Amino acid sequence: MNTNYLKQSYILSGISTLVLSSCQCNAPKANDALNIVYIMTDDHTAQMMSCYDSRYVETPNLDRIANDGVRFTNSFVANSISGPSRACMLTGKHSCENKFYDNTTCVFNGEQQTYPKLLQNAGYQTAVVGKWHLESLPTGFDYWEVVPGQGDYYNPDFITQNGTVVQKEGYITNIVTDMAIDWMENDRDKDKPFCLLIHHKAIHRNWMADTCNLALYEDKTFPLPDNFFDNYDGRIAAASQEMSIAKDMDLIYDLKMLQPDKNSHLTPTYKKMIGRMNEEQRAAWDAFYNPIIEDFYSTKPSGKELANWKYQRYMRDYMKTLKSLDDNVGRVLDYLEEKGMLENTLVVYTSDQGFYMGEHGWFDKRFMYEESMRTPLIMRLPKKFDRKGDITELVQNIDYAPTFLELAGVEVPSDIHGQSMVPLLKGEKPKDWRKGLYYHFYEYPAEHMVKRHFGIRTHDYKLIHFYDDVDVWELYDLHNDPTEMNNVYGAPEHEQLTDSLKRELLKLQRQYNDSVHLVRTEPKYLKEIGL
Ligand code: SGN
Ligand code: CA
Repeated sequence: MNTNYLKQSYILSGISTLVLSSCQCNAPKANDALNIVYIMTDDHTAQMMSCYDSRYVETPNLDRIANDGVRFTNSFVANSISGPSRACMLTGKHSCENKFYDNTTCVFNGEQQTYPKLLQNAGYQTAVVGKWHLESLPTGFDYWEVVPGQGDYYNPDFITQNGTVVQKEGYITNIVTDMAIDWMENDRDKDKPFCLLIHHKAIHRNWMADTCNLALYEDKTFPLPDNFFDNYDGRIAAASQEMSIAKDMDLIYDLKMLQPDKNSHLTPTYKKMIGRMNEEQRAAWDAFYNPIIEDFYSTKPSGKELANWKYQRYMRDYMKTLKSLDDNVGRVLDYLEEKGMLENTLVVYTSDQGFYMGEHGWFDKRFMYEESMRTPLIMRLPKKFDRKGDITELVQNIDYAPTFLELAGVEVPSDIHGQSMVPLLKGEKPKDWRKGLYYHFYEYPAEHMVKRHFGIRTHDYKLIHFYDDVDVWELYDLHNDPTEMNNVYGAPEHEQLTDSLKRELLKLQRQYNDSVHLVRTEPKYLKEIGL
């Protein structure tokens, strides 16, 4: 047993602090210590969780977590895209510091400090299963088995710890959950506390549901979001993206309308995906989609009618894929309950970022606008944490690492950017809690063509700077304009507000050492801080 953690002050169920001697016989038994089960999905947005938004879909198992625990109503990411978001979570640091800026050019430096490593050094058993997406292999885990890249929904491959790649039969959300439960039940050292990361591939594009859920939600029709036909007035970067449901969503790859004489650049990828299915899976797939394909090509909707048709299919496929996720989260909760582990386990549910469900006419993420900068965050708290209901403070995915470390009684290194959320979980209202969040997105030029930008979000306002091949600012009044349709940057009545937001932004850039991107277009701010 690693005895490092015996030297740490150990928080028993997060409230009473027990200082342990370095004698091994005083080591906390796994039963007393706090476990962490961290469930992270991909592209699951708060609009599609009934504990956040009741308009679209029921997610009873996710709601169990929120109802029994806490729901963060102002939870955000630092960089709304998979790899970077994961790197922020693991390190507790912004992209400028962990150096994983984008999905396309970066390889995560696994030598750097991460919270699983710190937990492991303190005697925790650590494990990760599912999507990893950091290019280098996981470090700091006693057990890991991850999918290459984005992974596959059907009969997926897994990279194993001994370096081999194995294909597993079945649907990925079930398989990842099986692996997680199997590790908790059979493989871990039950004398140690553990931290298990269950990283789902679902509900990533192209939203391929399990065959048993294909028939669901077909009777549902959804109203288009009010800004579905947004004309992006006053928002140059929003106008030049390539993530529009009407224009960019692929009929074959995204919406499964495969026909022998129809082709798109993504048809080969889609054929590869369905080519992985076994006979039974493929038969169920075809039995479901073939009549829809037939109807679609005989009806041939076009213009706004086609956009609406695509939106309805997108919503339904997303929901069917989500169904497996909700069921499988239920399996994990049931397992923990059956084993009497809920009392000493923190269960966290989040996503690597939010997603657009037709708002502004979009799918995908990347932008600092609300739907994608937000990410769901709900937690079921261990015994003695009586906090229930909503937590409204501004939190960000860089806060997870310090939170888990503090809960485990491990000292939080001072170079971590995030703030421990433990005081919030105890029901405190810290006066010095942050008033503004920093955001920075770098992946451009790239798929979906969202320009590079950084900015600050406070409770009431958002200031964004798009840079690189453009140089534009946007300002939103989030109370009066929650869907961010009206860029008020430059309006004389907002001059003072803009000035103070720029100062705050500059402070954050200095605090996080994102010095290359200081608001250097305006020397007056730099002069004030002596630069
Ligand atoms: C893939 C998708 C994109 C998506 C990125 C990043 N294209 O490249 O639509 O934005 O992943 O997503 S696909 O044709 O391969 O489906 S992320 O969540 O992993 O960052
Ligand atoms: Ca994602």
